[in-house]
Amino acid sequence: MIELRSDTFTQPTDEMIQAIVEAYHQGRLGDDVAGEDEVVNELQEKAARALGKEAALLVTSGTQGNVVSLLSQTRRGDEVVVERRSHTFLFEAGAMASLGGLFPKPVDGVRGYILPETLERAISPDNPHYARTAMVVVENTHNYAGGTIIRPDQVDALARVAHDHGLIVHCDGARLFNAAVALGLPASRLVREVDSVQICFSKGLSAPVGSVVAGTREFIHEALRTRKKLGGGMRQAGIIAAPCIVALEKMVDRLKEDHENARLLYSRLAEIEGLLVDEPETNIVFIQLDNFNITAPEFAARLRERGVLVYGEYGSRIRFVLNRMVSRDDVLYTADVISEVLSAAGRR
Ligand code: TLP
Repeated sequence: MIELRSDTFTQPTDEMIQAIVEAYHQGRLGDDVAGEDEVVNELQEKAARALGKEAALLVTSGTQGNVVSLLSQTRRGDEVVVERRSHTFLFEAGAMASLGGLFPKPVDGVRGYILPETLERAISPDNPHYARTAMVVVENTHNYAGGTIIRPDQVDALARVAHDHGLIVHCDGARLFNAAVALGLPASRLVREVDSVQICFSKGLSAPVGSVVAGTREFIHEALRTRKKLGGGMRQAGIIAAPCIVALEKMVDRLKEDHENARLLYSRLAEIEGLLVDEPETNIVFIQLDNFNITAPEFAARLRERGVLVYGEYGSRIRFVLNRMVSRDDVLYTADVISEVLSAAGRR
């Protein structure tokens, strides 16, 4: 099967599994709640350095990283400005509200980017009628806008407005390295002006589990307590951290291949008359089926019969996420299958 549902489906590499076994044999695993897992400590130091932050903390998932970051830097009843199609707003089971007592204030972005003037308008006046606007979240790359890149000058401009108004800036960098590689910049440059950042090792970077949050030592001190409250304090967590170190050191550069494959898929799909295809900036390609006589669930079912997996439950849009398990030949085959399925369905 050709797996295009998400880059979260990537399997670990042999080197990652080796790294777990070696960590165990070298006696480097320990109780991480006591701070004694050497592999976790190594990962946290390396991730903090890669992100240009004072400290980092291993968390179980991207969602936990975002929730830990939000809850550690706000008070109950605070308002958080989020892009309308962001993961923190749509896909975290309402955690910021249910667990943090936070009030999400969704605003429209442009290709996922919250314009500084949009943020400025969204900040509530310091008046007892309003919740205190405490934070803004930047998602980079922005998943639902199509893996779009928020450039460093854009992040900086947004952060400037946020900081001028006393807001904290959090970056949901689940796919931050995709943006960094595409721009040819170190990831640290993309988060220079943000207060906290969450990155995932379990997406295109292919680790089986794990994310980190990074920021100041003070933030990480608070994040440790929040992670504990969420049940995220883990014991011999080096078995999670070891593959994450391989992901950080060995898997970043190859994301370029996923980006090339995304462009190849785009160029083939753009040839299909009537099909609306978003031009990819990284590893995500979205199409819209509006002009064809087929629903998204039917489309996903037809593709599955031919060995191609996509999610079919997001309205008339279909997302293809290029990843290490998908080769150039798989992309060419997928484009042919899509062309045939759409031609059989016919135009609306
Ligand atoms: N996204 C998943 C789904 O939940 C949509 C995917 O397949 O893309 N931030 C962003 C921008 C994400 O895309 C995701 C995962 C997360 C955070 C959450 O990461 P996990 O799944 O590790 O909790």
